[in-house]
Amino acid sequence: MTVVLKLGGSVITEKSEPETVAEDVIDRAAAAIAETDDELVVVHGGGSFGHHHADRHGVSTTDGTRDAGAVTDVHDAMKRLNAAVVDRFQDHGVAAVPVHPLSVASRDEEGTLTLPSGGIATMLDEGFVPVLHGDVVVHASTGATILSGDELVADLAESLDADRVGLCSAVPGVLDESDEVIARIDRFDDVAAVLGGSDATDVTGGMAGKVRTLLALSAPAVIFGVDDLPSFLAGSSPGTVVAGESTDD
Ligand code: IP8
Repeated sequence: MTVVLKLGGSVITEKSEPETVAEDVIDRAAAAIAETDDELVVVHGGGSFGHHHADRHGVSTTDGTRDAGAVTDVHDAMKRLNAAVVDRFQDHGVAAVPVHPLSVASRDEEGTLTLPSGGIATMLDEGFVPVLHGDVVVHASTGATILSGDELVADLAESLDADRVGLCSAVPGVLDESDEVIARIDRFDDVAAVLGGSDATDVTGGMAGKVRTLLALSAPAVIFGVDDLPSFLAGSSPGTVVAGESTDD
């Protein structure tokens, strides 16, 4: 069983305080991950590390930069967060290894991502847990743009033919107007009215973008809160199941 898990940037950092790691949450995630026997790829978001720098330099998923200093500002911040995650995972006995998308990925002129996954597949075969992160990535005719963790999750889910996808979020699932968790989403139109934006600086979009991305996947996806991570890794589907028409579940 191959599982792609995203740890949201709002979950593993204090998103309103620049470059502050939520150490207790990363420890809890690491302890849960240490228990799983599945082949697991972890992707984490930018939280208070990547987004502030991206915002400061005016870089987004579509607005690029050719300023190498801006590229390294964003990338280095994400590497600092990635190192904090990998270190804590290793402390809990997880065979975590870092993978930095800037070094391997690119976008074409239309913005379509190419992420070679052969190395990641071999990491899984060899018992490692690759840990990727939202990043800045070279983009044909645009310089460099932001690559969200959600895009990485979607790409890896397809290229690795993942069996399950999980998004561990700051909320316990997709919430309706009464803040109740919506159990299942099959069509974007059913929830379009209730999906708002993110409440802190976030250059890659909020819950609406996540749901749209997950609906397009072949594998069933689940959005859940950090308390439900052990349950998700044990095979349950807590929170909101996002299962598009192409999902074979
Ligand atoms: O938090 C964005 O990743 P996300 C990464 O998954 C950067 O949207 C560099 C802002």
